[in-house]
Amino acid sequence: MTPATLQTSPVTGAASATWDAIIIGAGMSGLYQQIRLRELGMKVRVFEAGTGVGGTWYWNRYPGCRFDSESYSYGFSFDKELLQEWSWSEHFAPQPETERYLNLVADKYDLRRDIQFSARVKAARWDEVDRLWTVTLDSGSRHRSRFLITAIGALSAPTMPDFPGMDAFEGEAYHTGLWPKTPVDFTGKRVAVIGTGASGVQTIQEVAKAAAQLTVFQRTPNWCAPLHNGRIPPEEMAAIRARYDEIFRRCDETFSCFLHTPDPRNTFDVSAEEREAFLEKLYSERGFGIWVGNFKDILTNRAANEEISRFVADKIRQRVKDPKVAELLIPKNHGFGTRRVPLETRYYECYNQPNVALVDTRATPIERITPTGIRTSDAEYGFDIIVYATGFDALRGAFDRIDFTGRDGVALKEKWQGGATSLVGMLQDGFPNMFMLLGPHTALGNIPRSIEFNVDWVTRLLRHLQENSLTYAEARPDAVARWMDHVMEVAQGLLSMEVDSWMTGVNRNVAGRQTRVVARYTGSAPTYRAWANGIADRGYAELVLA
Ligand code: N01
Repeated sequence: MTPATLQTSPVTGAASATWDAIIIGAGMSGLYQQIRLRELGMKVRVFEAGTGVGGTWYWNRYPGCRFDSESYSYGFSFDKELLQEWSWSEHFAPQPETERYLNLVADKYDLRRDIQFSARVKAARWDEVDRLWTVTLDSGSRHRSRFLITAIGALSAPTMPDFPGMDAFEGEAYHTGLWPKTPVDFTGKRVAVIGTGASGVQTIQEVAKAAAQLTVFQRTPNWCAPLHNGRIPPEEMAAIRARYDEIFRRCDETFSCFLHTPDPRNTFDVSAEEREAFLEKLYSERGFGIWVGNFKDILTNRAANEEISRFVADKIRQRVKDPKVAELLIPKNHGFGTRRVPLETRYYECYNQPNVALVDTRATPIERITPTGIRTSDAEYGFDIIVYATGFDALRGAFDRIDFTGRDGVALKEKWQGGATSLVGMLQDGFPNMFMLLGPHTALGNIPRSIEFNVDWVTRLLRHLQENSLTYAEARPDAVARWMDHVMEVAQGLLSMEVDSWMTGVNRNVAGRQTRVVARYTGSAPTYRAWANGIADRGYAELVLA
């Protein structure tokens, strides 16, 4: 599809411009999709709510924010020149570095000229007569395109609790996922952090270094494990550069695109001594190995899961001096790895510091935010700063915040009332020419690897349309049903399905997200890719093309 071949027809109250494709979002997926669509000769417009590129790495500027994936497994793999030019300073790079990296990509490919910043998309409506999407921004301006690509992320819709009195707090208050660009100074301040997920854990470790007093409000402890970050000296970076092909090949082969992959043995295949030694080794190694490189049955076999949970609980007991605090930090309602494991750097040791206190909000719930701090059922605390590390309306939240209307005037929210559906997470019947780069039920894991695959898949489909003079693609309902059967099937037997978390679609701060659902694809990334590639290889028989 070139601009010249794009059919436009005048519409009443015509929109300001017509594009071959509109991309919503200038994070990693939006940027890479923009590059690929330009290669197809498409006229592309990107709308981005922020004032800069980077998505997750633009919005999440909280102190201590960094990768949990090894840096060199996270960057884009498509540009070999860039791989040779760029140096990661740490095994798990901090947010400012990743933001710089994504800005470099935007500069290198001159992407900003087609990105409209401070442009939040409010609605997108399929126009059946013209076969075009009309996208409406918050400002009221309207834009039309043949194709609509959502690059809006899986964890990008921050959610706040609704404690009474929040608006009346007289100090500073921040959500980790909407962090200001100007640095927040914690030195000598009384600080509250509410929430102990991956964002909360990273924030706590950092704030504990500067605050006069840090009080952590924990509702559910998570099983955290050491990150073992470290600097990458130039000679090691040179060695990594020489291994990039091998690194990305490995990511392609593993279950969730990390460098780690499950050990082929089951937990009880080995002697107790051998098991302990293996777990010790994992606990002393970098990254997610202890979660996704562990015995292959820890997330499906209850006894195996109890064994790894016992091991990590003992570590917490060894690291936290006050046994009562240690017990509060050990999860009791879910096993290790059944929720996302936050990786940490001296997180547990923070609780040995005299300036750090832990409040269990299950025992003493937060009753209200007062003008000067927080009141729980048994105490009143004074704070200068409150940090809400309260997470996101994950997976479908970013979709629900835009009014998507598809064929026959059906709203996406209505379509997803009984639960989100999709074909390989990227297409939805009733929503022609709309492609979701990180839609529900796409493979997640080490996300840039999934992004590159999904963008390439969408690009291949668009090239197919272009080469065959087609302008319309929509998933067939029976293909969606078959994919959803597969999604449901692979989730069977996973211990994580018995636990509330964003991974099972639960967010107590959002209406309609109180019960567990199969919210994400839990099969392996290679299986996911085989399924998606099969659709393309069979000539898109699962799609209506016209
Ligand atoms: O969000 P979360 P997150 N009262 O939903 C608590 C990715 N990520 O932003 O568990 C009291 O995990 C809530 O308590 P509970 C990563 O995939 C990656 O931390 O609901 N507490 C929980 O403790 C991650 O999993 C990286 O009982 C309240 C916390 O807030 C995902 O993003 C870094 C509350 C929310 O935790 C989300 O992580 C950061 C209330 N009313 C994030 N409401 C890296 O790669 C909520 N909570 C490193």
